[in-house]
Amino acid sequence: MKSVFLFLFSAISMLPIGAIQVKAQEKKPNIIFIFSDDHAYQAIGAYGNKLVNTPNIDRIANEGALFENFMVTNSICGPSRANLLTGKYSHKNGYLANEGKFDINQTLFSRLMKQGDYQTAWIGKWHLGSLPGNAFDDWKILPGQGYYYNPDFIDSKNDTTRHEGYVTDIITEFATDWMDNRDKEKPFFLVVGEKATHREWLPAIEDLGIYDDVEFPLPETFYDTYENRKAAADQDMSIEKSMRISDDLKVHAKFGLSDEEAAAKRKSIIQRRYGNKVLNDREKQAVERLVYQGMYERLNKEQAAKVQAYYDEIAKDHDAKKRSGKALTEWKYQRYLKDYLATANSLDRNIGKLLAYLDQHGLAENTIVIYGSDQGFYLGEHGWFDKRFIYQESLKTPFLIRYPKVIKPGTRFKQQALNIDWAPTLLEIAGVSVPSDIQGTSFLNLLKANGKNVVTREASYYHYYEFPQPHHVSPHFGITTARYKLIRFYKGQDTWELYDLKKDPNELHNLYGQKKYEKTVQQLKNKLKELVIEYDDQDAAKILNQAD
Ligand code: SGN
Ligand code: CA
Repeated sequence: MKSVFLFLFSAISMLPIGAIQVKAQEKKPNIIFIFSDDHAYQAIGAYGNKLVNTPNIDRIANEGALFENFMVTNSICGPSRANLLTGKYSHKNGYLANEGKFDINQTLFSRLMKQGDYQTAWIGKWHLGSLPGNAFDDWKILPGQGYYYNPDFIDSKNDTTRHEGYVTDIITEFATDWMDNRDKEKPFFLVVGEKATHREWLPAIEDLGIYDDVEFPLPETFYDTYENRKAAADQDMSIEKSMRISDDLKVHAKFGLSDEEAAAKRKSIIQRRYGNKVLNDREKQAVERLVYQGMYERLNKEQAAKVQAYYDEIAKDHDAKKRSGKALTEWKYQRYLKDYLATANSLDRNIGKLLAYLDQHGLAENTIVIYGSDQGFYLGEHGWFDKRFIYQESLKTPFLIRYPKVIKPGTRFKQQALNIDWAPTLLEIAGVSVPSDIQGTSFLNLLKANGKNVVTREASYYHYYEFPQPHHVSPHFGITTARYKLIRFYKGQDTWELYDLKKDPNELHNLYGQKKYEKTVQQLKNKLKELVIEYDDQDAAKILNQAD
């Protein structure tokens, strides 16, 4: 025995240094998943926008890969997060719309990552109704939608505290603190959940006005008249009609509270909640949180003065010009983009900080960096803001990944992938077996082949539910192939739509019902039925059976 040991020892000590490095490189990769809110791919340089400045997001694409056809399966916030965590469609994980509490006790891939020896954390926006509980080792989340300025955070001890500053900067600080204090013996999986670029698009002070000199071109479909597309006509998310000049564009909005206003609010909250009771410290803190609760009211005096000065100028100009009709709608569009993209700048700046952290700590080589959004967003296409529809801008979401040991810099994937594929992909990377009821498919093979000769799904299934509020988008399901999109709206409106994405990438011409396309429709319906059965979407199956 002794001699065997001796032999092994001398054999190992004779190995060249490279072989020992190979051993070290076999360490499982760390994973940072930066997950923003409502950030449209059209707003990113790497996706072709020449007017925006997103050097750090672009850096992930240049040093890694960009997906051109990464799609969500239900284009809103909570459901998309539930898709990510479960690797399942909404009808299977039970979280169909932004309401109620997501069932945290079901199988979540983050919990399985712990079996792969990963230390896990979620920091930032979560927005699933329930708290993360033991789904992550550590967490610190924004309650609900969270605030841009001086946000409250709930931590894994269930304590809620207000933190002074701008949300994106604070989330980065928490994320780097967590990495500083993590268990350095283990690989880590960290989700950085961003609030930007969600409505009401309130930028950080340093980003106010950064796009004021840019005149954004109107998207080709800005004046869409929605002919032969009833559901598209029926929404409540147009820049012209639904976007609020005061609350969204902050014209005549009031930021912060004067001492008198705060005192009056405090008095009425105490009266209402506690009567004449003497408050303990915890209750006092709860009252203070309520006093400064509004998105705009909670700015402290110093912040309020600067933000107010910026929007006062805009209000002055708006009042003086007295715009109406098209001029007003186009002005709203310009103001919307300027604020939206300014909040996106806080994302890019902070992604830069995270990448620098990895460089400075020698972590870049063995850490996978992923940047994605919970869904896409309309930046004036079809005259809209918001998301929800299966149409391209809200169906597709940005997805970039840097994985130095596997992906060649500058790779672009054309293949379709879905947000339910994240869970199995990350499990495979972590070396954990994928539960059989996960509905997504790992795309690790695609990453490893740098996209060459790998076929992923030929048609992607989608199902959206939330109705009627907010934004009044008819529930629908459908499929997208490389060439076509077939959609069935079934509540609110009861219609089919067909688009030829090659001839009509803007999805303006609904071809459903045209004789010439009967065969195509039949083939697509067959595929749709196949997927509805495969994913066991019984509500959709019922509707399809009625239609026949
Ligand atoms: C809020 C917004 C909506 C938005 C939903 C869902 N209105 O209700 O515009 O669609 O959130 O967004 S707001 O005036 O309160 O901002 S999601 O990203 O969380 O799904
Ligand atoms: Ca969202």
